[in-house]
Order: sequence, then C-alpha cells, then structure tokens
Amino acid sequence: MLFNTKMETLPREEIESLQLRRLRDVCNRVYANVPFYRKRFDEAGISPADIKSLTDIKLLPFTEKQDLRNNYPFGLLAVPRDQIARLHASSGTTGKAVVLGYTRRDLDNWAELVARSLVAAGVNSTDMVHIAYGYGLFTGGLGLHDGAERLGATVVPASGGATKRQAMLMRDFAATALCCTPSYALHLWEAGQEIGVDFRNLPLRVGVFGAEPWSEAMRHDMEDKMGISAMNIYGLSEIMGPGVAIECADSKCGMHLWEDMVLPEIIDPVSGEQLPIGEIGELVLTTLTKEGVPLLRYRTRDLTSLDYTPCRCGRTHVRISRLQGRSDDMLIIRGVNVFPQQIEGLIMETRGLSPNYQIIVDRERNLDTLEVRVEMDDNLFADEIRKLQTLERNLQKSIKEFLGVTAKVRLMEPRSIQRSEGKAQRIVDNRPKE
Ligand code: DLL
Repeated sequence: MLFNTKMETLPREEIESLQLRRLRDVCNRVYANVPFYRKRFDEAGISPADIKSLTDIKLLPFTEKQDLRNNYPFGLLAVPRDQIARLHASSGTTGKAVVLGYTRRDLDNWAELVARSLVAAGVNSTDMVHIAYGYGLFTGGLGLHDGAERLGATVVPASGGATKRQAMLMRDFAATALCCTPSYALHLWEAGQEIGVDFRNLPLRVGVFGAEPWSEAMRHDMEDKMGISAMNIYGLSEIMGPGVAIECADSKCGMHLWEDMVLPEIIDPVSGEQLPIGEIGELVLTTLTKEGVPLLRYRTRDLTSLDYTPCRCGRTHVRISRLQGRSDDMLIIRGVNVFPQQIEGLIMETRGLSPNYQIIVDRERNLDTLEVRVEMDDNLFADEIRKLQTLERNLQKSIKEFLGVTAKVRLMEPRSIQRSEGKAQRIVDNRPKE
C-alpha cells in the first residue's frame, strides 16, 4: 500500500528534474530572504543562478547546527514571523536550543511525509495508533500525530510518562500501532508485564520506532517480546522532524528518504567531499520545499550510506542504511573508535541480559576507562554467582575481541538502570572536557 502513489513511485529522471527545479527555487528564496545565506553565497563568490544541475550542489555552503544556534531564535527565517504557524525546538545535550519555524504549508508537507511513512511501515486508516513520543517542543509527538491524522487513523496522543497507565490504555483501546522511541517501547512493555498486560495478547501489530540509535539485534528482541513488526523511522528537527525516512514493510532493509522534499548527500566528515554511492559517511540534507527555515546542505552528523537499487515495494526513493551512530556519539577510548550500538549488538547476543544498559566513560590516571553496566533478566538474576561472573567475563571478552577495547562489565539487578521517557541516555562520559 502507498499513500501518495504518484510521488512515491516517481521515475528517477522525474525525481531529479523536480529536485533541480526545487533546489534552484530554494537557493533563490534563501538568497533573497536570509541575510546569513546571502553572506555565505557572496563569500563563496556564487549566486543562485550558478546552480544549473544537481551536481552543482557541491558549490553551495554547508549549514551546521552552530549556525542555527548563532542565529537563535529567528535569524534563519525565510518568511516574515507572522507567517510562521508553529515553532519546535531541539535542546540537544549541550549548548543553546535550536528553534525551527514552520509555515502552514510546511506543516502540511510534514503531515504528508509522516502519513507516507506510516503507510510504508504497514499502518493504515483503520489502525488505533498509540503515540508515546513526547508532545511539546520535541517534534516526535506532534509530528507523528499530524501524520497519523492525515492518514485517517484513530490517534491516541499519550505522550511520555505515566507508563503503567499507558500500558493499560493500550490494552483497553486495543492499540494496533505503537509510536515511540525503542527504549520507551521496552519500558512500556516492562510496565505492561508488571500489571499483567502482555503485548503479545494485544492486537498490536506495528511499532514505529526512532529518534535514537538502535540495533538490528534490538529489533529482533522487540519483535519477539512484543509480537509486532518493529520499523525504523528517521528524522531530525532541523529538517522537519520524524518522517524524513522510513523502512518499508516489504523489504525492511534501509529507510526510504522522501527525495521530492529532501535532497541527500553523503560526505566524508573530515574533508567535506562527497563520497561514492554506497559508502558510509555523514548524511547531509537540503530541504527542497521548506518555507519557514529552509536549510542548504545541513550536516546531520549521522553516519549512513545511500542505496539507489530498486526496492520490491515499488517506491523509487533512495534508501539510507540503519544509522551507524552520530559522529559526535563516537567514543574514542584510548584511541579506539567505539559506537554505543556496537556494544548494544554484543549485549543482545548474550543470553540472560536485558536491553537496558549504560556505558560509563571515565579517566583514571590519564587513561580512559570504559564500563558497561547491563541489567540481567529475572531468570539470570536468580542464578548462581559463579555463573554471573562467567557471563561478565564472556561479554568482556567479546567486547575486547570485536571492538578492540578493554571494558569492565558490571551486571546489574533487573530494573536498576534508570528508564527514560524519551531518548535513552546510554552514555555517561565523566572525562574532563578538553
Ligand atoms: O528525534 C525526530 C524524530 C522523532 C525522529 C521521532 C524519529 C522519531 P531530534 O530530536 O532533532 O529529532 O534528533 C535528531 O536523532 O540526527 C539522529 O542522530 C537521531 N535519530 C533520529 N531517528 C533515528 C533513528 C528527532 N531511526 C537525531 N536511528 C538525528 C538512529 C536516529 N538515530
């Protein structure tokens, strides 16, 4: 099933000619209306008229999160403030918030992309969609909400929090689709278990999970536990929010990125040069239709690759691979690069461990230390100490073997690691800032 058959199956040549037309248009708009971009164009000695083909995008300047911060709150608006229908903001973990303004048309386009995404994930107009992404300045709740409404589904705007009550509502309302972060889905599932609500006995079919990194191993675990199909959705506030890309139920292999509205590139994060198709690098996105805050070549810091091979679902839009992590989430432990998801993968392969974990990085006598705290499941917890010690040693060994770093592994009691209601905080970095 498709939501917008014409757009979702547009032949490649037509996607590209539409993209070029829209790219030229957005360049003209930001040059005329956003002093920040006009200055960047002038400094680079280019004008919007220099964009004659899609490959000319390389001439354009990058935009970074810091540029949004420097122009806080409204410096990058490309329309008068009174044409802005809604604001969202992303706080991030460090620094000033980033504020994004949406015109009425931006909100419409966003709802369209989220509706397309939900349909691709296997949701339809008869579904009962429980939305447990946070509502508010965060784009997750309202983004999914508007898209699910556009699709014609029944929407339950649960937001985050009151977790046991939510599990109860899912049972009482007979939720068929659940939208939230993967870590919150696990928290909900656990809360359900505690009050006798087993997701497997609900009509729940689909999970639309994103906003934080998660691994393929985690997907399998969740599908098993919850009796659902767990789908990966990607997005970021700077571009609009959730629904920039989504996996399709047909192949579950890579996320279709809606190219009529967003133009992707993959660059080498160090040199800034475009990488050949298929290589993993930093995703750079240009908004093609956005009116409020259009962004040229926005550096997402997310690491992925592009796949233009045809997909069996019939959608012609490029697929991005499951995110490898953010370049700024990469931990450098005594010189070795480690992504939290790699550790997650190894945890999930170890029987008896739960998917609740935290990675603590510290520095002792000038040396980085890595500690992996991971909860045991209830069965293992009841086991003998000797068995637990062997398990700790085994996980430690596989981290050393596969990632090349020495980690201390600490098995924790079930439910002892703090649960989050939104994005999980997997990394605690106590090293002094340089
Ligand atoms: O997290 C938007 C969103 C809401 C996406 C709900 C999906 C579902 P931000 O708070 O601005 O926006 O954070 C964006 O989250 O650059 C990625 O690093 C990360 N991220 C988002 N989706 C995924 C995903 C929302 N599926 C940042 N896998 C992005 C891994 C993801 N990381």
